[in-house]
Amino acid sequence: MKLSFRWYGEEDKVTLEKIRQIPGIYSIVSAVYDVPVGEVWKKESIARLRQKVEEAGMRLEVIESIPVHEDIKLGAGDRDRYIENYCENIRRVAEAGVKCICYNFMPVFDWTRTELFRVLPDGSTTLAYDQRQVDAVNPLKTDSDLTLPGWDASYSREELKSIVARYQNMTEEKLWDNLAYFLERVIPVSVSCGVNMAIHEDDPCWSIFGLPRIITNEANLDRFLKLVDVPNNGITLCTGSLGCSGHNDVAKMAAKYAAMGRIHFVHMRNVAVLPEGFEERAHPSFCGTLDMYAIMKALYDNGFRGYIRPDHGRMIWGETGRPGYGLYDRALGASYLNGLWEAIEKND
Ligand SMILES: [Mn+2]
Repeated sequence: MKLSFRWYGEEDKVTLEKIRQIPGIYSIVSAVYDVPVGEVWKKESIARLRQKVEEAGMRLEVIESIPVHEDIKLGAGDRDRYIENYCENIRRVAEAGVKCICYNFMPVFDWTRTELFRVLPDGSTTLAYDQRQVDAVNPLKTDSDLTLPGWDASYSREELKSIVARYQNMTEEKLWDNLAYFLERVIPVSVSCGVNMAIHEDDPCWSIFGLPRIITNEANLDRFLKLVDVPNNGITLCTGSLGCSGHNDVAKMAAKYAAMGRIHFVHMRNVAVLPEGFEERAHPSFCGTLDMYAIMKALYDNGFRGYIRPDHGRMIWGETGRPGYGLYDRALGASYLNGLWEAIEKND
C-alpha cells in the first residue's frame, strides 16, 4: 500500500508539516487550483506544488483531480479544445513525476450532501445525505437555500441554473457516448506519458436532480473499462461512494478490479446506510455498514499495492475547517489503514 493523503494546497489549514507526521505517508494527493476548470495548468504552478511537497519530505504522485469541463460531458461547445487542454495537463503533470490522475464524470454536481455538520452520538460531526431533502430541491429554481457542498462555488446561482438547463436533453446513453469520446482521446496520451487515469465513482452513486449518473455500479464499471480496454484506463475505488448503495458489494468489486489490474487509487471511507440516505462514519468497520477489513484484504489478495488514502473524516476534538477534510479523523483513518495492512501482510 502506498498510503496517501489529500492536501488542498497552501490555503489548507492542514499543513504538509502536520501530514508528514502521520506514520507511513507515501504520497500527497493534490491539484493546481489557480486556473479555471478546463484551462491548462501553468508549469510553474505544478513545479511549485511539487517543490512544496518535496521540501516537506514527501512525494507528489497522485493528482486529484484534473476536473473535466462541462462541455466535454455535454459533448457540446468547445469540447475539443477542452480535451486538448486536458491532454496537455496530463503531459505536464506526468513531466513533474505524477503517476496517477483521479477525475470524475458527474454532470454539474460533484459529491453531494444535505448536511455538513450532523452531530453523531459521540459529539463529533459528519457529512450526511437525506434523499428527501435532495428530492425537494429543484436547481432550476433560484430561491433554494439548501447548502449542497459539492456544488462548485465558482458558479453563481444563475450560472448553475443555466448549466443544469443545458443538460435537459441529456440521457445516460448520450453521457456514455461523451465519456467514450473523451477517453478515446485522453487515454492514448496517458499511455504515452506512463500515467494511470482513475475515474472516481459518482457520489452518491445514483441520479440526482434528474441528471444522469453512470459510474455507479459493477455493470457500469465493467462497461466503462471496456470503452478503452487498456490498463491505464482504470478506476479510483471509492468505498464510500459505492457503499452508500446497499446494492454494491464493495469487497467483491475490490477483488475483481484489483485482479484485473484496473484499480489505480483507492479512497477508504466508511458509511452507514440509513433508510432515508446515508451518513459518513469513522473508518473502522464496526462504525458503519462497510467491512473495511474485507475490502483491504480483497485488494491485497488480488495484488493491489498502489495508492490508498483515507477519504472524508468527521470533525472531532473541536477541529474546524473544510468539512470532510480535517486532520484528526483522517489521521485516525490513516492509522487504522496502516494497522489493517500490517495485519493482512503478516498473515500472508
Ligand atoms: Mn472518494
